[in-house]
Amino acid sequence: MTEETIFALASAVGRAGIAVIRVSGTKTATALKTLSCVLPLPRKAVRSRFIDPSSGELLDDGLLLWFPAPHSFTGEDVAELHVHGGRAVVDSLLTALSAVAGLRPAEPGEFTRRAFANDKMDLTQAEALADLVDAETRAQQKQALRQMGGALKELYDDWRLRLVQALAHLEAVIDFPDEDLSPEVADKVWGEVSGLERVITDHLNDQGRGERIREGLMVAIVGPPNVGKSSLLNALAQRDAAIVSAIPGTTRDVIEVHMDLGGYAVTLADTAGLRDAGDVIESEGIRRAVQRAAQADLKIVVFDGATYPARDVATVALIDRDTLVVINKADLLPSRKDADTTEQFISVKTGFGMESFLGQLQSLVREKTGANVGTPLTRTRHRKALEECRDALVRARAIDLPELAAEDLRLAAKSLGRLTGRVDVEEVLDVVFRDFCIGK
Ligand SMILES: Nc1nc2c(ncn2[C@@H]2O[C@H](COP(=O)(O)OP(=O)(O)OP(=O)(O)O)[C@@H](O)[C@H]2O)c(=O)[nH]1
Ligand SMILES: [Mg+2]
Repeated sequence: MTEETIFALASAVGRAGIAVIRVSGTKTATALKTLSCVLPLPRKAVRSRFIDPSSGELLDDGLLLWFPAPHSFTGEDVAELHVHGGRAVVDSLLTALSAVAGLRPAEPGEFTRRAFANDKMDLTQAEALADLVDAETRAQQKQALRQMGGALKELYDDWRLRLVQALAHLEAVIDFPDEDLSPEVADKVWGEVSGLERVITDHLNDQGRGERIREGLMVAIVGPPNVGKSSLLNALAQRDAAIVSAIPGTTRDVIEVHMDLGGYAVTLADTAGLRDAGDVIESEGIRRAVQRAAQADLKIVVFDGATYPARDVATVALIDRDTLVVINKADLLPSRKDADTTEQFISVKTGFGMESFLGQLQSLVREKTGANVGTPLTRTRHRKALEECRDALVRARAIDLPELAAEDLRLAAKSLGRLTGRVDVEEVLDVVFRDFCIGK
């Protein structure tokens, strides 16, 4: 257990009804006594006055909770001070706490880091906690909660255990060549290894579902100039994010809007209209538009209803499986549309077709993220470690010498261990906890 006792404001900075100050470490009880608090019964909220030790003045009258080790978030002695969320109240309490010997302000993520160090959670659960705090959509929230509950931890721990067992059996075969262990044991080992290789490969082949939920889906709006791309962005975002005008070539750069689309995080990008540009700025905008279309998870390609069914060839070239084709300005349609078309006819101006378009867009987003199916990995860190693991398993199976194969199995187990934080983790820890806010 670490010597230093840490404290921090755990709730958001700024004026609020209530603020929560958290203290963790061996000096927690001392700190409470310094503020003239009576140590409450464990895990019971009690009303408490907080007194400034230097002046004897009242700092606040609030609630106090006491979580003695090891039954606390960090596994250490922890106290929570629920005080009134005014700047002066919070500042004076933090100042009083920093004056207590052995106490210091917490670094970002330090409470969670201690929880990890004291085996209260593994690294995937710590990451999920950060994701839950950052979650802006329902899908992100659900995914973070599932991961925090140990969904990924259980999966990776199970694979690691199976791998370590296979390795132990292989080592037995190596160490006791004269015993009658092989070949049945060796067969069992390689059966297990190839089974693991298969499940890990399947887990990796998830089209990045978990990462998309966490980071948000990229959707690009592309099409010729003046068809109403910016108008559509504004309608979806429900604000005037992009300039709309009757002059073709109005949008010249990529304009991004982050939004919650039916519970999923989406980054919607409006782009410059595609045409043979008149000047260098516009051609740069068009280059960016095409680039953005190529990077996007989904494209909304917009054509002009006033000139329907004429279509611009450069735009048609961008249509693929992940494209929603939209004919805007349906209010200006010169001819009646064909019945069996996959195009969506809308009018941003009158609102015609907007509801069904939105429904189709939402179901495409849902399809892309495949939410609530299985337990997807959620970060590049997970992907890299699992790829290393799989590669080591593939190498091990291709090697004839059992001693060398065992070395690769050891590497594979190590990759899984790094994933949950059980081996050689220092540098991994710094990356994971760096992204936390203070007080977490
Ligand atoms: N009649 C009609 N006009 C529309 C509709 N949607 C947009 N407009 C008009 O079409 C013009 C162009 O709209 P924008 O949204 O700026 O078009 P854009 O595709 O972003 O154009 P660029 O940025 O130049 O590529 C504006 O005058 C809009 O008011 C619609 O559904 N019906
Ligand atoms: Mg525009």
